[in-house]
Amino acid sequence: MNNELQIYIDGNFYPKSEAKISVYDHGFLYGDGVFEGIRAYNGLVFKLKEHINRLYRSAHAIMLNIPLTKQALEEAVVDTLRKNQMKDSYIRLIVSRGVGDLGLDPRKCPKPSIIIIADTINIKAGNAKDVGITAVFTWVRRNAVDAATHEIKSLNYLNSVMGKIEANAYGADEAICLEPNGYVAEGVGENVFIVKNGEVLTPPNSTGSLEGITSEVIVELCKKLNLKLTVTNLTPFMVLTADEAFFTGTAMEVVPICEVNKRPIGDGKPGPVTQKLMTEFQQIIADPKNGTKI
Ligand code: PXG
Repeated sequence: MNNELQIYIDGNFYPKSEAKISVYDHGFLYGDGVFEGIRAYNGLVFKLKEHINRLYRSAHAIMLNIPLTKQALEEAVVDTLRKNQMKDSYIRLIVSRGVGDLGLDPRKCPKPSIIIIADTINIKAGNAKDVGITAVFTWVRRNAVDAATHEIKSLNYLNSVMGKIEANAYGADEAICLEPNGYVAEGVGENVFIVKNGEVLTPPNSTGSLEGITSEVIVELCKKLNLKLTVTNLTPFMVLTADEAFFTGTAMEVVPICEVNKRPIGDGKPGPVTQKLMTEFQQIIADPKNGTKI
Protein backbone atom coordinates (compact mmCIF):
# COMPACT_ATOMS: atom_id res chain seq x y z
CA MET A 1 0.00 0.00 0.00
CA ASN A 2 3.08 2.23 0.05
CA ASN A 3 2.48 3.43 -3.47
CA GLU A 4 -1.04 4.58 -2.66
CA LEU A 5 -1.80 8.24 -3.38
CA GLN A 6 -1.40 10.44 -0.33
CA ILE A 7 -4.31 12.83 0.12
CA TYR A 8 -4.03 16.05 2.11
CA ILE A 9 -6.86 16.67 4.56
CA ASP A 10 -6.56 19.58 6.99
CA GLY A 11 -2.79 19.45 7.29
CA ASN A 12 -2.38 15.67 7.43
CA PHE A 13 -1.77 13.08 4.71
CA TYR A 14 -3.85 9.91 4.40
CA PRO A 15 -3.55 7.04 1.91
CA LYS A 16 -6.29 7.27 -0.72
CA SER A 17 -8.17 4.27 0.74
CA GLU A 18 -8.33 5.98 4.13
CA ALA A 19 -8.91 9.56 2.99
CA LYS A 20 -12.47 10.22 4.12
CA ILE A 21 -14.74 13.04 5.19
CA SER A 22 -17.82 12.99 7.39
CA VAL A 23 -21.29 12.32 5.99
CA TYR A 24 -22.26 15.44 8.01
CA ASP A 25 -19.91 17.61 5.96
CA HIS A 26 -21.99 20.30 4.26
CA GLY A 27 -19.86 19.93 1.13
CA PHE A 28 -21.44 16.48 0.83
CA LEU A 29 -24.90 17.31 2.19
CA TYR A 30 -25.46 20.57 0.27
CA GLY A 31 -22.61 21.10 -2.19
CA ASP A 32 -21.59 23.89 0.17
CA GLY A 33 -17.97 24.59 -0.59
CA VAL A 34 -15.60 25.71 -3.34
CA PHE A 35 -12.91 24.04 -5.42
CA GLU A 36 -10.23 24.37 -8.07
CA GLY A 37 -8.94 21.99 -10.74
CA ILE A 38 -5.23 22.67 -11.35
CA ARG A 39 -2.59 21.05 -13.58
CA ALA A 40 1.08 20.49 -12.98
CA TYR A 41 3.30 20.05 -16.02
CA ASN A 42 6.85 18.78 -15.77
CA GLY A 43 7.40 20.03 -12.22
CA LEU A 44 5.55 23.35 -12.64
CA VAL A 45 2.12 24.01 -11.16
CA PHE A 46 0.48 26.03 -13.93
CA LYS A 47 -0.96 29.39 -12.81
CA LEU A 48 -1.14 28.24 -9.19
CA LYS A 49 -1.44 31.79 -7.84
CA GLU A 50 -4.33 32.53 -10.21
CA HIS A 51 -6.14 29.37 -9.08
CA ILE A 52 -5.64 30.21 -5.41
CA ASN A 53 -6.89 33.76 -6.00
CA ARG A 54 -9.99 32.44 -7.76
CA LEU A 55 -10.61 29.98 -4.91
CA TYR A 56 -10.54 32.86 -2.43
CA ARG A 57 -12.94 34.89 -4.59
CA SER A 58 -15.36 31.95 -4.72
CA ALA A 59 -15.08 31.49 -0.95
CA HIS A 60 -15.60 35.21 -0.35
CA ALA A 61 -18.83 35.15 -2.34
CA ILE A 62 -20.30 32.39 -0.13
CA MET A 63 -18.86 33.78 3.13
CA LEU A 64 -16.58 30.81 3.63
CA ASN A 65 -13.41 31.58 5.55
CA ILE A 66 -10.51 29.54 4.23
CA PRO A 67 -8.50 28.62 7.34
CA LEU A 68 -5.09 29.14 5.69
CA THR A 69 -3.35 32.12 4.13
CA LYS A 70 -2.97 32.11 0.35
CA GLN A 71 0.73 31.44 0.74
CA ALA A 72 0.20 28.54 3.15
CA LEU A 73 -2.36 27.06 0.80
CA GLU A 74 0.04 27.37 -2.13
CA GLU A 75 2.67 25.55 -0.06
CA ALA A 76 0.17 22.85 0.88
CA VAL A 77 -0.50 22.18 -2.82
CA VAL A 78 3.23 21.98 -3.57
CA ASP A 79 3.82 19.76 -0.48
CA THR A 80 1.11 17.38 -1.67
CA LEU A 81 2.81 17.04 -5.04
CA ARG A 82 6.20 16.49 -3.38
CA LYS A 83 4.74 13.93 -1.01
CA ASN A 84 3.45 11.99 -4.02
CA GLN A 85 6.60 12.63 -6.06
CA MET A 86 4.47 13.99 -8.87
CA LYS A 87 5.68 16.25 -11.63
CA ASP A 88 2.62 15.94 -13.85
CA SER A 89 -0.71 15.95 -12.11
CA TYR A 90 -4.35 16.96 -12.07
CA ILE A 91 -4.90 18.56 -8.70
CA ARG A 92 -8.26 18.97 -7.02
CA LEU A 93 -8.20 21.57 -4.27
CA ILE A 94 -11.41 21.64 -2.22
CA VAL A 95 -12.57 23.77 0.67
CA SER A 96 -15.82 22.47 2.11
CA ARG A 97 -17.98 24.18 4.71
CA GLY A 98 -17.13 21.34 7.06
CA VAL A 99 -19.10 19.27 9.53
CA GLY A 100 -22.44 20.64 10.71
CA ASP A 101 -25.85 19.27 11.56
CA LEU A 102 -28.65 18.18 9.23
CA GLY A 103 -29.88 21.75 8.76
CA LEU A 104 -28.38 23.80 5.96
CA ASP A 105 -27.37 26.76 8.14
CA PRO A 106 -23.61 27.20 7.62
CA ARG A 107 -23.29 28.79 11.06
CA LYS A 108 -23.51 25.23 12.40
CA CYS A 109 -20.22 24.39 10.68
CA PRO A 110 -17.41 25.80 12.80
CA LYS A 111 -14.47 24.40 10.83
CA PRO A 112 -14.10 24.36 7.04
CA SER A 113 -12.03 21.48 5.66
CA ILE A 114 -9.25 21.71 3.10
CA ILE A 115 -8.66 18.70 0.87
CA ILE A 116 -5.95 18.37 -1.80
CA ILE A 117 -5.90 15.44 -4.20
CA ALA A 118 -2.94 15.23 -6.57
CA ASP A 119 -3.90 12.55 -9.07
CA THR A 120 -2.83 11.75 -12.58
CA ILE A 121 -4.83 13.26 -15.42
CA ASN A 122 -7.16 10.98 -17.27
CA ILE A 123 -6.49 12.33 -20.77
CA LYS A 124 -9.55 11.94 -22.94
CA ALA A 125 -9.29 8.84 -25.06
CA GLY A 126 -8.69 9.14 -28.76
CA ASN A 127 -7.51 11.96 -30.95
CA ALA A 128 -9.84 14.79 -29.87
CA LYS A 129 -7.16 17.43 -30.42
CA ASP A 130 -6.50 16.27 -33.98
CA VAL A 131 -10.04 15.80 -35.24
CA GLY A 132 -12.04 17.91 -32.78
CA ILE A 133 -15.00 16.97 -30.62
CA THR A 134 -18.76 17.12 -31.01
CA ALA A 135 -21.12 19.18 -28.86
CA VAL A 136 -24.83 19.76 -28.37
CA PHE A 137 -26.71 22.75 -27.02
CA THR A 138 -28.40 21.35 -23.94
CA TRP A 139 -31.89 22.33 -22.74
CA VAL A 140 -30.39 22.66 -19.25
CA ARG A 141 -29.88 26.40 -18.82
CA ARG A 142 -26.80 27.67 -17.05
CA ASN A 143 -27.76 28.84 -13.59
CA ALA A 144 -28.71 32.52 -13.56
CA VAL A 145 -26.19 35.03 -12.22
CA ASP A 146 -28.51 35.64 -9.24
CA ALA A 147 -28.74 31.91 -8.49
CA ALA A 148 -26.01 29.31 -7.90
CA THR A 149 -23.95 31.03 -10.60
CA HIS A 150 -20.95 29.26 -12.11
CA GLU A 151 -18.98 32.47 -11.64
CA ILE A 152 -18.52 30.88 -8.21
CA LYS A 153 -16.57 27.65 -8.54
CA SER A 154 -18.72 25.96 -5.93
CA LEU A 155 -19.16 22.28 -5.13
CA ASN A 156 -22.69 22.54 -6.52
CA TYR A 157 -22.13 21.22 -10.05
CA LEU A 158 -25.48 19.56 -10.66
CA ASN A 159 -26.19 22.12 -13.40
CA SER A 160 -23.07 20.94 -15.24
CA VAL A 161 -23.72 17.26 -14.51
CA MET A 162 -27.21 17.63 -16.02
CA GLY A 163 -25.72 19.24 -19.13
CA LYS A 164 -23.24 16.38 -19.43
CA ILE A 165 -26.07 13.83 -19.09
CA GLU A 166 -27.76 15.42 -22.12
CA ALA A 167 -24.52 15.32 -24.12
CA ASN A 168 -24.17 11.64 -23.24
CA ALA A 169 -27.80 10.93 -24.12
CA TYR A 170 -27.35 12.45 -27.58
CA GLY A 171 -24.00 10.77 -28.19
CA ALA A 172 -22.04 14.04 -28.21
CA ASP A 173 -18.71 14.58 -26.48
CA GLU A 174 -19.69 17.77 -24.64
CA ALA A 175 -22.60 20.13 -24.00
CA ILE A 176 -22.83 23.87 -24.58
CA CYS A 177 -24.97 25.65 -21.97
CA LEU A 178 -27.13 28.67 -22.77
CA GLU A 179 -27.87 31.32 -20.16
CA PRO A 180 -31.49 32.17 -19.24
CA ASN A 181 -31.94 34.56 -22.22
CA GLY A 182 -30.64 32.03 -24.72
CA TYR A 183 -27.13 33.40 -25.20
CA VAL A 184 -24.22 31.01 -25.10
CA ALA A 185 -22.62 30.76 -21.66
CA GLU A 186 -19.99 27.99 -21.68
CA GLY A 187 -19.46 24.25 -21.76
CA VAL A 188 -20.16 22.16 -18.66
CA GLY A 189 -16.59 22.62 -17.46
CA GLU A 190 -15.03 24.66 -20.26
CA ASN A 191 -15.21 28.13 -21.71
CA VAL A 192 -16.22 28.46 -25.33
CA PHE A 193 -14.78 30.50 -28.20
CA ILE A 194 -15.68 30.91 -31.86
CA VAL A 195 -13.70 32.27 -34.81
CA LYS A 196 -15.46 34.22 -37.57
CA ASN A 197 -13.67 36.00 -40.42
CA GLY A 198 -10.40 35.83 -38.49
CA GLU A 199 -11.90 37.39 -35.34
CA VAL A 200 -12.01 35.44 -32.07
CA LEU A 201 -15.17 35.84 -29.98
CA THR A 202 -16.14 34.62 -26.52
CA PRO A 203 -19.08 35.34 -24.18
CA PRO A 204 -18.75 37.63 -21.15
CA ASN A 205 -18.85 36.14 -17.65
CA SER A 206 -22.15 37.99 -17.15
CA THR A 207 -23.68 34.94 -18.88
CA GLY A 208 -23.00 33.15 -15.58
CA SER A 209 -19.84 31.43 -16.80
CA LEU A 210 -16.65 30.88 -14.87
CA GLU A 211 -13.75 33.28 -15.37
CA GLY A 212 -11.53 30.60 -16.87
CA ILE A 213 -7.81 30.60 -16.29
CA THR A 214 -7.22 28.84 -19.61
CA SER A 215 -9.51 31.31 -21.40
CA GLU A 216 -7.53 34.19 -19.89
CA VAL A 217 -4.39 32.70 -21.45
CA ILE A 218 -6.18 32.56 -24.81
CA VAL A 219 -7.14 36.24 -24.50
CA GLU A 220 -3.48 37.10 -23.87
CA LEU A 221 -2.36 34.93 -26.77
CA CYS A 222 -4.78 36.71 -29.11
CA LYS A 223 -3.16 40.03 -28.14
CA LYS A 224 0.31 38.60 -28.73
CA LEU A 225 -0.69 37.17 -32.11
CA ASN A 226 -2.56 40.34 -33.17
CA LEU A 227 -5.82 38.46 -33.42
CA LYS A 228 -8.89 40.59 -32.83
CA LEU A 229 -10.60 39.31 -29.65
CA THR A 230 -14.16 40.38 -28.88
CA VAL A 231 -16.02 39.57 -25.68
CA THR A 232 -19.70 39.68 -26.59
CA ASN A 233 -22.95 37.78 -26.34
CA LEU A 234 -23.02 34.87 -28.75
CA THR A 235 -26.23 33.37 -30.07
CA PRO A 236 -26.57 29.67 -30.91
CA PHE A 237 -26.81 30.79 -34.57
CA MET A 238 -23.42 32.49 -34.32
CA VAL A 239 -21.88 29.26 -33.07
CA LEU A 240 -23.52 27.12 -35.76
CA THR A 241 -22.32 29.46 -38.52
CA ALA A 242 -18.81 30.12 -37.13
CA ASP A 243 -15.70 29.26 -39.13
CA GLU A 244 -14.16 27.59 -36.09
CA ALA A 245 -15.06 26.90 -32.47
CA PHE A 246 -13.11 25.59 -29.50
CA PHE A 247 -13.33 24.85 -25.79
CA THR A 248 -10.77 25.86 -23.19
CA GLY A 249 -10.26 24.42 -19.72
CA THR A 250 -7.62 23.13 -17.33
CA ALA A 251 -8.46 19.51 -18.04
CA MET A 252 -8.87 19.62 -21.83
CA GLU A 253 -6.61 22.65 -22.51
CA VAL A 254 -7.66 23.88 -26.00
CA VAL A 255 -9.84 21.51 -28.03
CA PRO A 256 -11.49 22.18 -31.41
CA ILE A 257 -15.26 21.73 -31.69
CA CYS A 258 -15.97 20.20 -35.10
CA GLU A 259 -19.73 19.70 -34.86
CA VAL A 260 -22.62 21.24 -32.88
CA ASN A 261 -26.09 19.68 -32.93
CA LYS A 262 -25.04 17.66 -35.98
CA ARG A 263 -24.03 20.78 -37.98
CA PRO A 264 -20.37 20.86 -38.99
CA ILE A 265 -18.54 23.94 -37.75
CA GLY A 266 -16.71 25.47 -40.71
CA ASP A 267 -15.48 22.56 -42.77
CA GLY A 268 -15.84 20.20 -39.79
CA LYS A 269 -12.10 20.08 -39.15
CA PRO A 270 -9.87 21.96 -36.68
CA GLY A 271 -9.28 25.40 -38.20
CA PRO A 272 -6.01 27.33 -38.56
CA VAL A 273 -6.68 29.87 -35.76
CA THR A 274 -7.58 27.11 -33.28
CA GLN A 275 -4.52 25.11 -34.28
CA LYS A 276 -2.25 28.12 -33.87
CA LEU A 277 -3.65 28.80 -30.39
CA MET A 278 -3.26 25.13 -29.43
CA THR A 279 0.40 25.20 -30.41
CA GLU A 280 1.07 28.48 -28.61
CA PHE A 281 -0.71 27.18 -25.51
CA GLN A 282 1.78 24.30 -25.26
CA GLN A 283 4.59 26.86 -25.12
CA ILE A 284 2.82 28.86 -22.42
CA ILE A 285 2.50 25.85 -20.09
CA ALA A 286 6.18 25.01 -20.48
CA ASP A 287 7.30 28.55 -19.55
CA PRO A 288 8.61 28.65 -15.95
CA LYS A 289 7.25 32.16 -15.44
CA ASN A 290 3.70 30.79 -15.70
CA GLY A 291 4.01 28.28 -12.90
CA THR A 292 5.13 27.54 -9.36
CA LYS A 293 8.02 25.10 -9.04
CA ILE A 294 7.32 21.90 -7.11
N1 PXG B 1 -16.31 26.72 -16.76
C1 PXG B 1 -16.59 25.91 -15.72
C2 PXG B 1 -17.97 25.87 -15.20
C3 PXG B 1 -15.57 25.16 -15.12
O1 PXG B 1 -15.84 24.39 -14.07
C4 PXG B 1 -14.02 26.06 -16.75
C5 PXG B 1 -15.06 26.81 -17.27
C6 PXG B 1 -12.65 26.25 -17.31
O2 PXG B 1 -11.87 27.02 -16.42
P1 PXG B 1 -10.30 26.86 -16.29
O3 PXG B 1 -9.91 27.81 -15.22
O4 PXG B 1 -10.03 25.42 -15.91
O5 PXG B 1 -9.73 27.20 -17.60
C7 PXG B 1 -14.27 25.21 -15.64
C8 PXG B 1 -13.20 24.39 -15.00
C9 PXG B 1 -13.81 18.17 -15.63
C10 PXG B 1 -13.88 19.44 -14.83
O6 PXG B 1 -13.95 17.10 -15.02
C11 PXG B 1 -13.55 20.63 -15.42
C12 PXG B 1 -13.63 21.84 -14.69
C13 PXG B 1 -14.07 21.77 -13.42
C14 PXG B 1 -14.42 20.56 -12.85
C15 PXG B 1 -14.32 19.38 -13.54
O7 PXG B 1 -13.62 18.22 -16.84
N2 PXG B 1 -13.29 23.00 -15.36
